[in-house]
Amino acid sequence: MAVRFDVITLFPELFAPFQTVGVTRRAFETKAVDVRLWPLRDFAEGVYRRVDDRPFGGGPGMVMLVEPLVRCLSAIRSDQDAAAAPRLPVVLFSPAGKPLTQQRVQQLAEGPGAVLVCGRYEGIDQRFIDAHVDEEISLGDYVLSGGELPALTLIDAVTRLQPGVLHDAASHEQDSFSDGLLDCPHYSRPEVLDWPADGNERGVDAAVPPVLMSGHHAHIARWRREQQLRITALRRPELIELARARGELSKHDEHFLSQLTL
Ligand code: 4G1
Repeated sequence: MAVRFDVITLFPELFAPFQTVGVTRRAFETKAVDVRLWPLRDFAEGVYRRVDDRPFGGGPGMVMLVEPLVRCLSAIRSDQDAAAAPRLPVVLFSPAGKPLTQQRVQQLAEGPGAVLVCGRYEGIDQRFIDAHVDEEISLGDYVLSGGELPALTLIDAVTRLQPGVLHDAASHEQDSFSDGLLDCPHYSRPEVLDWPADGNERGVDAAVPPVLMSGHHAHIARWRREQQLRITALRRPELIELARARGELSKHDEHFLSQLTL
């Protein structure tokens, strides 16, 4: 079953190029992921096709009008009904939403899809949120000019989980966060690297960690696991706590971590 995203946006042109590049392209070509763009301005009325107005109560900036959003969502519901598609949940990208997690991405990848609402200006009229939005999702605590990049981020994360998109099913398992830890470092050719005379200001070691050249698969797997634990403990210690709480740290993991903090 294909995942369908209906995207409500004032800037549909931001979405087009994304569907033509990278490993996710095949998923769009084969309609494993079906992205339908709904340009909000098409649902605005009057000579000026207004989609925004000043906030009641005063203050800076503009608010997205509720009526074009409602008309657009009605058109989407009609289109979904005509396609005998299930009633997709309405997701609003908003700084007030719950942080996006790989767990939520996986759920969406296994489900029928969603209507994605991209805000602009200072935000959208609260009455649309109260009446129609099922879930608010945030990409993080910073100021953006709109919800389009969060929507593209979600679509990318869901698309690469569709069957056949990644060349190698094992790629999923190696991902950062498929086991809740950060990724180990990666190396490739050349094995021996001659830095240009002026090209290594930090004095970085040119050698590949020898264990990766050893051919000992068990040693390599253990080294990679230890590197994951090391970098996660250093940069995202809260992820170590969560993995521990899920019972995902072995005796060897715990021993390695206890040595790290010494
Ligand atoms: C107050 C960030 C406002 C922003 C506090 C992450 C940010 C959508 C996101 C804002 C947005 C903070 C997101 C802010 C987002 C309406 C249109 C809201 C743009 C808008 C921390 C502007 N993840 N931001 N307000 O950025 O939509 O999804």
